[in-house]
Amino acid sequence: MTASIIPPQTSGHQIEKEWKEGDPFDWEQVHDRFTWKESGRVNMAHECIDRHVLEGKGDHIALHYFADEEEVIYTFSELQAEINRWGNVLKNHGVHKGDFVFVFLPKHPYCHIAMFAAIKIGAVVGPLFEAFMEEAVKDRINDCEGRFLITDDTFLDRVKREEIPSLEKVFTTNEKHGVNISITTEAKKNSDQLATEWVDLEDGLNIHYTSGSTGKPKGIIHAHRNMIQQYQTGRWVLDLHEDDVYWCTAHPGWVTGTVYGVFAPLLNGVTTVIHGGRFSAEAWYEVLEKARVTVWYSAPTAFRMLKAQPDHLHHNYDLSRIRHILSVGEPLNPEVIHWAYENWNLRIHDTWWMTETGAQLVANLPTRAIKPGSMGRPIPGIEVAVLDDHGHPLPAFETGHLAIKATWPSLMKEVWKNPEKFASYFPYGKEWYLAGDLAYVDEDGYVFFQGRSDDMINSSGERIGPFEVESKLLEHPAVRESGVIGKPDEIRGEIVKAFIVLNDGFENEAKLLQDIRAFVKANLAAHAAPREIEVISELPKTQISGKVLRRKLKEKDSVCS
Ligand code: 6R9
Repeated sequence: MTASIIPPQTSGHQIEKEWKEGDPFDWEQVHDRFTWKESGRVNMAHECIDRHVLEGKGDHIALHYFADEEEVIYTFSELQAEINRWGNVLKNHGVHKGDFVFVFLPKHPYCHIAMFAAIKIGAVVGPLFEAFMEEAVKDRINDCEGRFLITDDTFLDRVKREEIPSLEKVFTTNEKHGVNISITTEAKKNSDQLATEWVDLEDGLNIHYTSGSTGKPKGIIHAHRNMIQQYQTGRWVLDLHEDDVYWCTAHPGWVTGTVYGVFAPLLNGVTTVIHGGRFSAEAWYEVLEKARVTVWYSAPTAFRMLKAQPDHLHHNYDLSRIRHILSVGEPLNPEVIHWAYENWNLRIHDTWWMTETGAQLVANLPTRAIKPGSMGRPIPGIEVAVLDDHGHPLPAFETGHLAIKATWPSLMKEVWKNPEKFASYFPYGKEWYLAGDLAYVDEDGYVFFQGRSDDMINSSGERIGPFEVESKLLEHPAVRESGVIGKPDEIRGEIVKAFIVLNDGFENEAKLLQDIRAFVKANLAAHAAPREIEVISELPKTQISGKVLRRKLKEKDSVCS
């Protein structure tokens, strides 16, 4: 825990005018915003694209794409026309309402266009992460017997067609000759008019596979009703105003890239920046400057990498347009928040949610004080509790299972062909959804993440959350990154073991490791100080979202010792 609190910085936030702390809030209030309230006709593509054109905002910039030397802009009208052409191609090739259409494309406007073309004709879109290798692609498409795939020529060697028997048609965005359908070529021959397939709020919209820490990936299916919460969190948590330029750094293959990189900003009619290519501190700062980004959503792993750059690299760029920064995916270390506050003069607003929850549930709103180390408080319309192992609520400051009062608009519709898995999120009955995360809540209702249930360390009867130790380690000047696990120990049950990556200029020496251990002991707690510290060159992370893979650290540890 940390005593320092960062007060709200600026004013003029959307939520400030529309809701006061303590006011009642019902998601029903948001329904008025959508045309289906009267018409009964709904489709996410209509709300994200067509309605803005109908409302006279067709010339507003929808997408602004940057990659190396290339820069491409689509207005809402241009985007609509292209989506319609692509949608016609899909229809001509037999895609119908309810079919799965997988999209395996790099970060590029084509990825947005492919997703909306499928959605507009009522299909369920399955975005695949751009760096997936053939196994990952195959497992996902096979699991729901997908018949359609839109991809890029350069990705085709990772699509093993002979091992995906259900796959009937492969559309590519740049193929000139070959067995596949060139969707870009065919689109040019098709009309830019396309009737929307109206669906029900409960109809399937998208599928994302979550790998979890064990087992086969599970297909999480979301419905069109998600738009209620995705629009509202875009407005109140991301604080999107119509003239904002917004950049979410995630690829749509991760749920963050779909919900907050594609749907939420466009539901709010805001210009979305897309950056092709991989992370590099220079390239990212350049995008922020050149695109004049005002609202920026990224992940702790990226913020930590920016913090680790030598010589205050950010001084070389004009970041003055940015007014709101958010983070998701992993615990946001207090050290990173303080660094950003000192160096960028901006708060980083942590947000918490999951693939299964479909939108943010706990967040640091722009109007609330931030307690670094906490991911914030439940957003309006959401109630959380911390439960013990029998499903009973625990008092403040006691760590237990983080639970959400069911239900909320963007909760998953189903786990594909796995009702038992769906039921497993509700072990104590329908009232509480269990996240599988451990947390405690303080006297003001701020939620402090402690770890995944399966990552918790038990050393001599003390429960230790790996995140607190990792954050403390990061405060030491020598430590760039850290991952902490429980290592089996005959006497103590488990001991705390830390893997660290050193900052440039520090040597892996016994004296330094002792010093780091003493630092945690003096500043956190004796029982939390790692008994073992191992220096490694890189932490294992999830491919899609960059979460530290503690499971891999455990495996590594049992192999080495
Ligand atoms: C959106 C997303 C979900 C899991 C979740 C938790 C971790 C997400 C976090 C966070 C600490 C935060 N997580 N946000 N942990 N602080 N702000 O990440 O979805 O990929 O399904 O992961 O990620 O453990 O349960 P997903």
